[in-house]
Formats: sequence, structure tokens, C-alpha cells
Amino acid sequence: MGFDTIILTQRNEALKQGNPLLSGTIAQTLADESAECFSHDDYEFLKFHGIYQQDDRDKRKEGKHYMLMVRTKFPGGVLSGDQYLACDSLATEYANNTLRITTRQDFQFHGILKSNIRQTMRRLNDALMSTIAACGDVERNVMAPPTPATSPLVDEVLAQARKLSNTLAPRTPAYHAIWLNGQELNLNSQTNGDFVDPLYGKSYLPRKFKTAFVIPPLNDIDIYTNDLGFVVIAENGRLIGYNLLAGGGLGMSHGNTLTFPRLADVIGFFTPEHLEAVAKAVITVHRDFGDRTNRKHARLKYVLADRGVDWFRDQVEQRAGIRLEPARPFQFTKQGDLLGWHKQTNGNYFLGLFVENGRIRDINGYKLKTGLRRVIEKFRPEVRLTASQNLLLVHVPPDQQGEIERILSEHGVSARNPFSRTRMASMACPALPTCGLALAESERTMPDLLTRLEDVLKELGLEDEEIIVRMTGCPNGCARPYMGEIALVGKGPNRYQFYLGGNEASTRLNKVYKDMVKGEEIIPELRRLLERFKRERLDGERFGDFCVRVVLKETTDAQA
Ligand code: SRM
Ligand code: SF4
Repeated sequence: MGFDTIILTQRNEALKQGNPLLSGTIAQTLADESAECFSHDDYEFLKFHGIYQQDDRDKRKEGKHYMLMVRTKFPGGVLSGDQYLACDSLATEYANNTLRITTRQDFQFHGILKSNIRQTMRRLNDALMSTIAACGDVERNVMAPPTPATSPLVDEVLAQARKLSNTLAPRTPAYHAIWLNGQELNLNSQTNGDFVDPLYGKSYLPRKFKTAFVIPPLNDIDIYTNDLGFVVIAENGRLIGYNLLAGGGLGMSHGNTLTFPRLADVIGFFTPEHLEAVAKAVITVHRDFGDRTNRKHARLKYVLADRGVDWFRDQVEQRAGIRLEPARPFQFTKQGDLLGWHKQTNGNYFLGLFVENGRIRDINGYKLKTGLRRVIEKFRPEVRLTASQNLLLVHVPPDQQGEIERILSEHGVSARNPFSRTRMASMACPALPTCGLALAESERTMPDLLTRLEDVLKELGLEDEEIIVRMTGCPNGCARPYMGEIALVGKGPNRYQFYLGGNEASTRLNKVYKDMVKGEEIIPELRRLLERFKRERLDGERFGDFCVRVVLKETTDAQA
């Protein structure tokens, strides 16, 4: 373990222990107009409030231009039309005039100045949107399937996700005091030292924790990548319980074999009344056994990897006070979203719109931000954000469909989503210029890379294929690259680790195919692979499956 990691880990643990209210000196720095940024310690506390202090990396040569990123917490990605409009206004007034849908169904606002942060937080909360625990060593946003037409159980599962999210939120009063009441909180006060969160204790979790629900056969949530997963088991359209999944996670560090992406294990089945107890049992296993000596090895996945499923099941059973039954059979067939118009079970419709890399903005003739604003102002549909960075307008009566299409098309946006299947299945993380951890470009290069890939696919007569391409600026895995049929993971400026072999249902990790590939080498490399794919594929075989059967097998055989 590196010296830096030890210091960072010790510092983080000491900060939480010493200041369990998570207030730091945030209020004091807010009040001090001459302070251009928050301290290093407050940088850590701010995360628990849903805020990251960043700097514009395009401008680093001129010195650090500090700005803040705010992440909301929308369980299941659901927000009302009014809440959407409040977010849209905040993005225009205080952020960089874009709304960024995240891979966990939230919005991120980038580029907020310190002088505007309190207003941003207050207005979000006024519209009943919270950011508490959107980041930090706690339960993050609870994900759930947002798409109405996929199952009659969607609303029930969304309600469970909301309830669980509230139950698992940290109880510190500092969030309200700082952002809503404008109070100063004293680090050394009795209240701070004495505060113990009922679930998280004084030290919170050793690391972030992520929970999600999913309704098979659609794996629109990428369930295996979560610390804690609930797979809905239904009989005759009725929820009868959940299969518990635990120990998934993707983040890793280049060259550190102690870290690795891992799919969640299937632990067992339980009935719905035990949901909260089981969730708390899993979280407290992480709280009590996660590695507090090394943040790079602190996620629940390493507890599972080190101690095994049987040990883990026993812990959960003891803590929840139940016996888990053997897992019920389930199967996933597909990841991704239903885009375009679809009928809901109640006779209304929803419209799924592809949002490239989740970035809602106006660019050239494509005015998605303004078009959505106009539609939502007029009809106030419910809005749902998906785990694939897309957006759904939900509960639309049939007589509004035509007008919605017309308004969108006036802004250059088509309800038909006229993009290639490959583009619509793609994801990229924000990376540069906002992410402090980015080693290479991602969101800014992905659209162009896909255009060049589309050209190759067309040339080879493969334009109707769907190939899941994911890109990230570093190995942390924010756009879940290790599940892609093709993935590019930043390793240095213009250098990527090249992965192949994820599958359509997002149930299989891909593998490294090549290392340190230069940006300009990606398309020629893909062209060679796609030419082989065209020649040697089996009937109906997908690119990811072909890569596992042929390309990666050859690589493994050559190494043997
Ligand atoms: Fe992430 C850190 C963006 C989903 C694994 N992630 C970051 C930070 C906050 C960088 C930082 O710590 O300074 C990034 C902010 C960039 C920016 O400028 O906006 C960032 N992560 C994102 C988002 C916005 C990516 C996106 O394209 O949407 C996603 C926000 C989700 C949300 O609303 O909560 C996002 N991050 C993920 C996912 C995917 C998921 O959860 O489904 C992962 C992989 C799954 C997992 O957790 O294992 C992920 N992010 C990480 C990690 C590595 C964690 C680890 O265990 O090693 C970091 C770094 C860290 O925590 O130290 C990180
Ligand atoms: Fe930043 Fe890396 Fe996450 Fe991309 S994957 S947003 S570069 S931390």
C-alpha cells in the first residue's frame, strides 16, 4: 500500500471520528467572502453534503479556478416537473448552463461559484430536493428501475427505493443548519463531539456504499455493480420477495492488484417485510468489517472477496434476525432503456429521450435544454433519469403526444431518437475538465469517437448492430466501463486501456485486450476487430460474445 493512501485513509477516518456532525468549518468559510475555496478538511466533509470542490483543469496553467459541483439524490431517478424546472433554472443561473444526468440517476451541476453555493442548496431544498449523502462514506442514491412499461411493479419498487433511501440517510443536523438555516457550527462544541449517527456510528462507513433495485429480465440498473442489490422476485405480477446480491463494485487503480472490479454475489432470498432489516444488516457488515486501514481496499466487495459468501450470509442472518432462503431463479436479457414513445400500463404514455453522455444542454441547432424546459413548463410531466444517463417524460396523456413532439422538434430534438443503436447504448463519464481524478479525456471525446466508429460500422454493413461502448477518464469506473462490450479506460493523456467482452445483459465483466492505446489508434484497432467480427461471427452473435469466444481466447491461449 502506498504511503499516500495510508495518510489519506488515516486522515479520513480521523476527520469523521473527530467531527461526526460532518460540519467542519464549512459555515465559517461560507461566511468569509475573502476565502476563495474550502479547506482540505472541508473538502472531505462537503462530499457528505453532496458537494465536490473542483477546479477548471483547462485553466490550470493560469492557476486554480475553484468551482463546486453539486450532486442531487433522486431515489429511482424520479423528480416532478416542477423540480425539473427548478434544476433547469439553477443550471442556467449558477452552474455551467448544463444539467448532467449521472449513471446513478441523479443530476450534477458543474461550475458553481462559492458565492452562489448557499443559494443553490437552498433553492434545491425549497423544491424538496436533497443532496445529503449524494457523496461521502455513506449510502449513496438508491437506484431503481424507472421505466413504467417494463413491469406493473415499477411504482411499488420505486416507493421502496424512496423509503429505503430516507431510512439510510445520515441523521446529522449540520446539513440543515449550514445550508438552510445559515447557522455557524462550532467544531469543538459538545454537540459535535457527542453526536453518534444511529446507523453509521461516529465513523460512518469505511467507504462509499451503493444500493439498487432491479426487476428482471431488464438489467437497466447494472445491478451486479452495486454493493447491495435487490432483485425483485414476482409471481403473477405480485412482488413476493427479493434475491439479495452483495459485493459488487468497479473502482480500481492502475497497477494495484489489491484493487479490482467485482460482480456482486447472489446471497439468498427473503420476503418483502425484511427489506429494511436486510439492508441495515449488509450496511453494518460493511461498517464493521470494511478495511479502515486502506481506502483503496475499503469497499464491501473486498470483504466478500476476503471472507466469502458463507461467512457473509451468516453475518447478514444474525444481524437481520432472519434465515435467508435459497435464491430464486432469475434471468436478465438486456441492459439499457426503452427510448421513444411507449404505452404505460395505465393507458398513458412515456417518452424516452437519448441524452448523449447525460449532458442536457443547448448546442448548435440541438436545443435539448430549452426544448425540455418548454415541454415541461407546458405539460408538467413527471421526469425520470435512467442509469444509462437518459431521460423519460412519464404519464403523458395520449392527446399531449403530438404537441410535445412539435415543441421538441422546434428545438431540433426528435422524439424518434435518430441515433445509431451503438451511440444510444454508449456512456462516458465527465472526466476533463471538471474531474480532479481524470487521467484522460472521456465525455468530450466520446461523441467524435462514436462518429468515427459509426463510419466503420457502416462501411462494413454493420450499422444496425448495437455495440455497448463505455469510456472513462480513469480506472475508477464511473460510466461502468468494465461491463461494456468495448471499453476505454484512461491511463494517461491520450492513452487508454482497451477492454473487450461485456455482454448484452450486463452480467459479465470484460477483460483487458490492450494497454496504453493512443487515442488515434482506437479506431484502426476497432476496424480490424470488426472486420474479423463480420467474417467470423456466428449467426446473430453480438460483438462482446464474439470477442470472448475468439479474440480474448486467442490472447489467453497465446499467454498460456
Ligand atoms: Fe464516480 C469519484 C463522477 C458513478 C466509481 N465520480 C468520482 C468523482 C466525484 C471524482 C472525485 O472523487 O473527485 C467524479 C466527479 C466527476 C465530475 O466532474 O462530475 C465522479 N461517478 C461520477 C458520475 C457523475 C459519472 C457519470 O458519468 O455519471 C456518477 C455519479 C453517480 C451518482 O449520481 O451518484 C458516478 N462512480 C460511479 C460509478 C457507477 C455506479 O455507481 O453505478 C462508479 C463505479 C461503481 C463503484 O462504485 O464501484 C464510480 N467514482 C468512483 C470511484 C471509485 C470508487 C472505488 O471503489 O474505487 C471514485 C473515486 C473515489 O471514490 O475515490 C469516483
Ligand atoms: Fe473522474 Fe475517473 Fe470517474 Fe471519470 S471515471 S468521472 S475520470 S473519477
